[in-house]
Amino acid sequence: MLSLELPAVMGVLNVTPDSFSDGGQFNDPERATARALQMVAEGAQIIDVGGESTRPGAEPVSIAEELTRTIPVIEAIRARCDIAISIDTSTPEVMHAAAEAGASLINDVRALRRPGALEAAAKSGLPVCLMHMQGEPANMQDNPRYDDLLADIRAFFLERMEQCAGAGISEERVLLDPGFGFGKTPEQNLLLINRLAEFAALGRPLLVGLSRKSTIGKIVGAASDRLFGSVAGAVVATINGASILRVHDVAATVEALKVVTAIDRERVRDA
Ligand code: 8Y7
Repeated sequence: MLSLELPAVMGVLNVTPDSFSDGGQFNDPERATARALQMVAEGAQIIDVGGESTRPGAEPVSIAEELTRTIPVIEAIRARCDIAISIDTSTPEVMHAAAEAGASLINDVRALRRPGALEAAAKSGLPVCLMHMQGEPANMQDNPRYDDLLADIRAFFLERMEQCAGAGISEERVLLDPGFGFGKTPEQNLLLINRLAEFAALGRPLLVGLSRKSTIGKIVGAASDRLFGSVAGAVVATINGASILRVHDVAATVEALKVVTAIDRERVRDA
């Protein structure tokens, strides 16, 4: 179901009352589904459904609430089209229920570190995105510190991939994400974009989420909705090896990536 012939655009569908950039707009299943179908029409290849806000300082959500927010939406999208659906969760019960409801990918910002998550993901049979985060959303931006940013994240990926392998999740099921904004300064985020290819060397597809994040806002200024800046970030991330771009603005990103891909094809033909 999840084709990795990419770059693919993953459209963000937050079904939370408190999300950072589209808070509360899509927390009723009908509206959420309509938004998902709109993103599909705009060229999204994956819809990422999330019921827990990971905004710094966001309230934790109960398992029951997370299930109530996400599962009806996954079922409703699945009933209407066969788009790949990603479940953005760290909660084993939600991974299980989402897989039953027709999800195609588990996107875990905690990289299956919650108790039971490795087992739930393994049992689902789905691919998993392992994202790097230093700390927890409540404290991750307080004072991010690394001995060596690239080496620390790389070591984290290797450790999580080893845990996955031990739990029966083979390497072919793993995607990696450096976790922009998750325990990183703006300078560290920009450095990671520049050096993305070093993670591609681990041999797994890279997922990148820069869309509307504060690092973009810092550069373009508070008056901007961060659209053009986010598209620029997606373009550079793609050139540097990203396979999946997690974005809010699907149409704009798809258009930009079509141009990137067309230019790259000509480069290959010319070689
Ligand atoms: C990311 C993410 C968020 C990301 C992956 C936001 C759920 C914050 N960011 N998942 N989720 N990568 N894999 O601003 O960068 O969208 S939530």
